[in-house]
Amino acid sequence: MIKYAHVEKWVKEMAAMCQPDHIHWCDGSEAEKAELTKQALKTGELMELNDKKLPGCFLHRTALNDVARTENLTFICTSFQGDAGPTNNWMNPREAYAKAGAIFKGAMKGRTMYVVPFCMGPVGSPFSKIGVELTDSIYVVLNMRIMTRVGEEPLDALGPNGEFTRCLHSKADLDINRRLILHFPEDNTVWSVGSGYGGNVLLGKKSLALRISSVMAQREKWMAEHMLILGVEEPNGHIQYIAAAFPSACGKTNLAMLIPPDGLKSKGYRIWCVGDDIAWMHLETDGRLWGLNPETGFFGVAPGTNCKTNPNAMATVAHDTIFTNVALRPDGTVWWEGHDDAAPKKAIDWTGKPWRPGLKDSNGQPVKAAHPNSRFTAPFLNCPIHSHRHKHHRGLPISAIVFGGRRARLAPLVYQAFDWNHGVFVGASMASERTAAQYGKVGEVRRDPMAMIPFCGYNMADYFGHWLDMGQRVKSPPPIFHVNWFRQDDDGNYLWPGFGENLRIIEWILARSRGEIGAVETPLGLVPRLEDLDMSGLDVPAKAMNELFSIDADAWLAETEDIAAFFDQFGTRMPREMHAQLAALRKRMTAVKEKPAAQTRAAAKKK
Ligand code: OXD
Ligand code: MN
Repeated sequence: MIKYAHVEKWVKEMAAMCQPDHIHWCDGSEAEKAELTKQALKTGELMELNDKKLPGCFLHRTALNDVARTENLTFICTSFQGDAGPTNNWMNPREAYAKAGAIFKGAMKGRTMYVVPFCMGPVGSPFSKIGVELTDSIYVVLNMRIMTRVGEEPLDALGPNGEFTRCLHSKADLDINRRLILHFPEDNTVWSVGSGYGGNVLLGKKSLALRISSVMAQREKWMAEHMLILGVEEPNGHIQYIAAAFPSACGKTNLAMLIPPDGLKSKGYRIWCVGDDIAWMHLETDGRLWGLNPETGFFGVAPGTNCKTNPNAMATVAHDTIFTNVALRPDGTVWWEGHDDAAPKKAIDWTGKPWRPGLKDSNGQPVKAAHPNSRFTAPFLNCPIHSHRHKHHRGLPISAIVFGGRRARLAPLVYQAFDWNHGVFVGASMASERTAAQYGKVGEVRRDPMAMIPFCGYNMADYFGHWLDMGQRVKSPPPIFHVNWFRQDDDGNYLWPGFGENLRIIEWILARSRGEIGAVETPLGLVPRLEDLDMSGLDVPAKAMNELFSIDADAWLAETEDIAAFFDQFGTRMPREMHAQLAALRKRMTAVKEKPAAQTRAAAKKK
């Protein structure tokens, strides 16, 4: 392993501050993995599971107050507050380094500092980014080995003057009052202290691949997005790829690993999972947008995952997986709420306490066996439908971009934006209703443009501007769509079955991207002619289908008020085009309201 001088100098500086007893440079070898695993079992960072039933799998429990990304303690540290924008927490870099530096000081005494060189994207690809994470957590090292390409190869690829993201992490004392997740896009640096939870500490993922990379992408004219990538192969071998952004709790991992429904099986589609969380997209010489998944693993939510919702995920986590905060069964296997198996008669819950079904806490509330945000970290190659093209250095051509949200009433099952700029507006006005699994009031709408609100490393007004600019640069931009799998009737029943059946909508999206079929123009965008949706083997009553595509102009006009309030916080920095798109939506909805016939006329006009 080549220890380049500029890397070594930085490691020494950080070690002088954190004062570890030892420094270990990770080479990424199997022998190293075995040794680290042995140590983690000794310290209790990992617990052994039943090696026959779950070969190569381990269990980790976090501290009780360290179970999710802490957005309130996550900061973008830029010289000017305006560069972070109103949707990010901001701290002056000098203050941020001083504040975190005081916590890092001596934090690794008695511990080893692991130097983890890693590469997001295939090593050697012109679109990959190299980082080095310094950490005092073996759990972090072992998770990074699953989620990224770790060790000698990325370090050697760096070269003597190579630019890399400087990632520093210490668990310190896991005190929530001394926890900070700091991003310094101007210095290509991330400092995370006081947490051991994945999203806060696996710094290649949300920190490098989204927050820091979004800034680089704006500068270098590419896109770092919170999107899955999915390939749909026809029997003739032609594969089309879609990139899709959804806020948390909208089934992103399930969609990324979709299994065709019985009714469409005869069409012989094969689905390929390219990624479930992050897409880096760039312009290619063919004038199209190409995307790659910079990760090599899945860091997915366990509860609710089962053989009905996501059989591929269940196969993925059957071996060589690290489980975090799930329940432990007496036979050394794991369980979570929404697992295929019935609740075990007894288990150890995620906090390490005995658990049995029906257990209540001191307030009479049911005690969960697994934490609602309990996770699995599993290798990408474990997924039975992983794309063999995942390693392509230039990524894969993207045929469609899909935005989605969870809206019980408002948004139709699917609609297509009129053009790229309208699509950017659709992404920028994305919103989702909170579920019980999220902090906040259930049902409350959270605006989450492009599902990037927690992950955009700069002012989102500039980010929307960057999206608009990319539309100018791409000769053949992919069409943009919006989906809502979660529409409900008045009794709160879901109108659409979701899961594998969503392929019927993706089929329509891809046919539209190929320009093969028409659509119905509405004030919101282009929706399918019902006869163009293949509903073989699926019985959704006509009434429900109509409701799934109904557009309530009053509700949409109310929504435009909410969007306007959201946009207004960006002041004059917001691109004028976004306000123009909002005004155009208002005008179209008002026209429909004043002259309901207009909707019918519009509906008659096939595009
Ligand atoms: C994630 C998230 O963990 O988006 O992927 O919160
Ligand atoms: Mn995510």
